[in-house]
Amino acid sequence: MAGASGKKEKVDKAGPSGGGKKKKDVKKETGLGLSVKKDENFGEWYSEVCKHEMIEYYDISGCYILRPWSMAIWEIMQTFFDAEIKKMKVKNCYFPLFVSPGVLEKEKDHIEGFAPEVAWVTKSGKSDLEVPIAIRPTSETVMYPYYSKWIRGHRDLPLKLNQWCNVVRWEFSNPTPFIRSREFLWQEGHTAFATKEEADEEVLQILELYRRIYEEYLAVPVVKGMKSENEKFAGGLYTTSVEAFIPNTGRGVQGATSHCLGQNFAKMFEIRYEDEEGKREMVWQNSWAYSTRTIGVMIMTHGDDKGLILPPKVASVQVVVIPVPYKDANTQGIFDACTATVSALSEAGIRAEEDLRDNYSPGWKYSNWEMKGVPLRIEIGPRDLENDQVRTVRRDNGVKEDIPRGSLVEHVKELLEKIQQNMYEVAKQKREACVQEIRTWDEFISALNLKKLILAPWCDEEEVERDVKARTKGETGAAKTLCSPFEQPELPEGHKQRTF
Ligand code: 87F
Repeated sequence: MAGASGKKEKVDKAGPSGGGKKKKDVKKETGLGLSVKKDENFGEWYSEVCKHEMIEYYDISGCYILRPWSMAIWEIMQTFFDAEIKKMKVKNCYFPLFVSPGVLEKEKDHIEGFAPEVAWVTKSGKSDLEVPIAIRPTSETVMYPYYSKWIRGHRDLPLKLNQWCNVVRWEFSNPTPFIRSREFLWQEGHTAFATKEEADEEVLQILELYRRIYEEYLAVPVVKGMKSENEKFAGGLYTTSVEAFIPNTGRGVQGATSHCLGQNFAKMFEIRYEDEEGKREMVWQNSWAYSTRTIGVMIMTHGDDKGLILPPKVASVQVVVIPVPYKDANTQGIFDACTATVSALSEAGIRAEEDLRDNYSPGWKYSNWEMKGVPLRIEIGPRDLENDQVRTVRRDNGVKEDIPRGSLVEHVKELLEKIQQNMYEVAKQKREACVQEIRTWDEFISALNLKKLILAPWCDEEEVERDVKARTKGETGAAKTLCSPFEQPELPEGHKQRTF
């Protein structure tokens, strides 16, 4: 997939009813429908789906515009997560975007592998800066000098800060909207404790919140587990993650990470406190983050050949109401019924919108809102008006139902919950169908070729992981461990298991 494509979509504002044209031509003109199928060309499919109002390509490769349709999803997740971490007494703050080379150097050992991805500002106007300034790829080096200043005694602990911000990592491998972009949005939490026990506990509390974002909000099943020595954050003690799986690519995606940093950074940045006995001790630290990558994983998991499918919990429009006027029918009455339906739903806290545009046909509107992934459509036509009912159509499975207007709100609430649940169940079944437990190297290789999510007995030795990577380099791409799941089937004594 190319980063920036110069292609523009053609949208015919006149709608599809323009007479006499073949269906295919009309599709082209209206910009409706996708030109590729999810199972036929996944990369192209993904890029097309994203372009339907989630993102706009930008003229700098790897950078994307988040349009309101995707930003609203980010904000809903943000509201949930922000409230949850506030319950844990985490406070929000904001540190600068720029990092001085001096402090970045301090973290040299850990940053070594990442150095090529750090972007630098070298000029202001036409003149060279005396000292170039780095743009944060993550904020350990930005924040920790101040942790050292702010933490003096045991009463200053725990220190729990979070920031919602952008970071820049100048990646060179193929950029993909949401999944791999050079600038992205995330939250980064950085906490300091007096004891390792407190840090350990928080790592898992945060990981559970990440699981909930994926499973309860985005309806994407994930595996919680421990990263291998090779795959953990080199600067930390251990890394936990939630891992998603994309059946179409046969690849795992690291969904979010929650690290225990141990005392490594405390040593580097001299973050010490005086305990109750007056002894100087080093703090224990954690850091944790999830990013706009979550949205990409959601799109890949649920989208189909008609476009996006949004889980109701994160959809900025949960219900779209479309009038279906007919020749001499009472058009005004139908329009009024649509407006009344939206009011009733909105009052009940359901995010609903009517589409009363008169320059598009109902059929065009159906496809357009399907493409945008709105979970539930309500159609109101002359017969519905007569029978005091509305017709509902589910985006996830296409099921249609006529419901009395008297019980509209309860029905719609119930339907949205069912859609949310069903989307999760379907995604989970699809993932389960890809999981393969193996015991031998031959089984491993054939499962890898079948794009499976592999559960394998594992020694967790760095040398062995490097060897597996080297031996599997080729068409399917080198295999690496995703995580050692916290929940896993019994194995003969002494064996550990890991997903690949
Ligand atoms: C890229 C360039 C420079 C990842 C980088 O996961 C530095 C880094 O340190 C870097 N890419 N990392 C690791 C980030 C670790 C950690 N930071 C806080 C997180 C959670 C939030």
